[in-house]
Amino acid sequence: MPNDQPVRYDRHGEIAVITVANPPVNALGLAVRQGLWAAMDRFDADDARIAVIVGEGALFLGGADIREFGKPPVAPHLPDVCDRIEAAVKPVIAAVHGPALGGGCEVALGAHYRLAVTGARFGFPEVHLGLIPGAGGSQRMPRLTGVAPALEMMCSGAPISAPRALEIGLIDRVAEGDPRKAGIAYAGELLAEGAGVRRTGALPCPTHDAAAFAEARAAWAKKAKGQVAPLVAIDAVEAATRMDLAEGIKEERRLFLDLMQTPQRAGMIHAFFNDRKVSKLPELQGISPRPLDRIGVIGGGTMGAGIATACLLAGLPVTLIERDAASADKARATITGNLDAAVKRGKLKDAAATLSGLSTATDYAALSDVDLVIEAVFEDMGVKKEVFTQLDAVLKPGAILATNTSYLDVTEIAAATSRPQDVIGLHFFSPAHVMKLLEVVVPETTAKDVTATAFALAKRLKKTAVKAGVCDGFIGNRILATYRGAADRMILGGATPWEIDAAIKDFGLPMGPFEMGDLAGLDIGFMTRARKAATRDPRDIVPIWADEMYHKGWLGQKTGQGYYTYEGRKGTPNEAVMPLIETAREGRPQQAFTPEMIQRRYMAAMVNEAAKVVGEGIAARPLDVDVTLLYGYGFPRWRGGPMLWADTEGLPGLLADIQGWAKDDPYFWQPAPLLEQLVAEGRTFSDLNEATS
Ligand code: T1G
Repeated sequence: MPNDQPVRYDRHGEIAVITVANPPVNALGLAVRQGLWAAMDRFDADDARIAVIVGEGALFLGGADIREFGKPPVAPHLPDVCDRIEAAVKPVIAAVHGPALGGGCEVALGAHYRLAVTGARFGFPEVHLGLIPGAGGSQRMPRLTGVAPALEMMCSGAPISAPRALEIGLIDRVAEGDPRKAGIAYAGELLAEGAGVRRTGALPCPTHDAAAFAEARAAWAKKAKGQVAPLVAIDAVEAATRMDLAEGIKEERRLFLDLMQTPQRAGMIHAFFNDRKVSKLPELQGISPRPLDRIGVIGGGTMGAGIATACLLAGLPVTLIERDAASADKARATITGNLDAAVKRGKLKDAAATLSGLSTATDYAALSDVDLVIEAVFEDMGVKKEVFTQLDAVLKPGAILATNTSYLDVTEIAAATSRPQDVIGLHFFSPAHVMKLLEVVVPETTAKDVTATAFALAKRLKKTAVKAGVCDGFIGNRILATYRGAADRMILGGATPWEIDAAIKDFGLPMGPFEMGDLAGLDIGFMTRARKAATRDPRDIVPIWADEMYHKGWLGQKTGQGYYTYEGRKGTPNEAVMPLIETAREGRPQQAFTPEMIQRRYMAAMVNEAAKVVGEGIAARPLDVDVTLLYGYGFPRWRGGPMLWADTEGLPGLLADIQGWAKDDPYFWQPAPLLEQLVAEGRTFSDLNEATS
């Protein structure tokens, strides 16, 4: 086959080698499926005695081509290609390196023998796309491994290593080195043994254990709350216990195609591609980041220690500055605790080795050779300017000065230095070594390669970076303030905190706004309101009951009483809050709120503010808001994000609701100009993503 084909066929003596070469991930798009089918026809027809299928590049096969989803499927379909491989009249080996995911794993299961080289991993990530394996995986895998490992892999979507695959019987051999060479060697052995075809599909149905399926359904309904695909995966595996392969594959296909039509599939694929688009900013194309070999952190409190931990976990040496030795020691202890917890979570092997990358100091001179410093001191503009003045004096030319502020004006901080072009905001979310979101806050004065370096740091830290403009709260906290405000207005209008929390959890967020307040501490909300009091619009409302709660010392979980009373972490509605709420409601019209009404208002407020954030250029595209809410605020991934939710609901209806509510509260429900524009033009937020990508 000519070299530019996505599937090549060549011979190594009696062995046919079938190579899939479809960069970047050897996705099983139409041309690859056609190529595999043709290669199997050729293999059956020629005098090769055995075939080896390998992937070219960094991996075996990355699965079905996700870009084809939502379009009419074109034959040969992947399940038919896997059947075609299995039906070969001579033995076929899959020689796997790197990921064999989804359809990639299914092609390997269609082969008669499976070899993996060290470092290979096998997985069924379809549930992360709102789907299930759709090319025989749910039928063939349990025939090899039994039901339990198949349920775990298909419901969790988590990959397994080559040794684990060998242990459960998914593969036959683990080898070292080049997959083509290892595959050819294995083929030689099999020929010498006179091994013939060995069709997985011909194996007996796996044993049906009703208790195991009931247990899996209960467990995954909880672990994957709100998600449909994991439970459907269980149905598909259960079909394998009572149907022959052909029937089972038909049933799997039926379940798969049903899921293909669901909003959850659309939401999770939207999220999948956004994860990759969010760091692709036109203005950064071709801009190289600056060196990132040594990091400085100023302040060893919760955030500073968390940021230092994140850098150490990424293998970046850190110099942490505190005001005195005792504080530096305390920071070291916090970081040590973070690393020990990472070991307990199985995220780290050797805490001591990782900790050896940390040095602490009390003198800024220790930062003279760092490439990037992240300031994480008290949220006060004066204190921050003092820190940046000192940094400006000691850092080498070209070093980057970053602030972790969560709302202060980064442009103003930059202007306090002689090098505003080297100043940027890196807003981490607590705990900084766990939360994936990083808001990269970019003043107009910041150099492009500084922004590029911030995104490079995020990648090093395995975080998802989103570019934000400078405003109070940037993207996430600004939108949060608004949908929290919608919740407060519903309290004043007759809803209880507990009704709102329940409705928002039913929508799919892990917590409602009042549970979240209790967790974070109600003093934070009080201080934010106090900070904004001087500039508050007189038409705005103040949740005076919340101020009362603060003055009573009801701060939430940390004091055992807030909107809930706590025995340990379990919360019970705190009815003592109601008299405070009733006082605040005096003179206001009251109504009953259904969960749907609560969800609609809460989400409309979120989307309306998000449209303002995009319209003002604080977020570059609607997708940046979706990614922010997914990674920083617990928005359910299976909904894709608030902007996709709005498109799915329909922008005209949302705008009409907002305009209706604006009649009673014109200040809060001021429609976003961008929302009005899109409705007038008949466009959606997704259209805007396309236009700006
Ligand atoms: N289809 C189409 N494009 C894909 C793709 C896929 N399966 N996987 C990755 N890409 C694109 C990605 O968008 C990016 O594009 C580029 O490739 C590099 O990706 C029937 C139905 C394989 C571990 O879910 O996990 O099989 O941004 O940056 O870090 O049962 O990609 O450059 O334009 O992620 O080296 C199941 C998803 C599909 C695997 C490689 N498979 N992909 O990671 O590269 S459903 C998956 C990954 C299925 C069957 C079912 C990773 C990777 P761009 P990347 P990477």
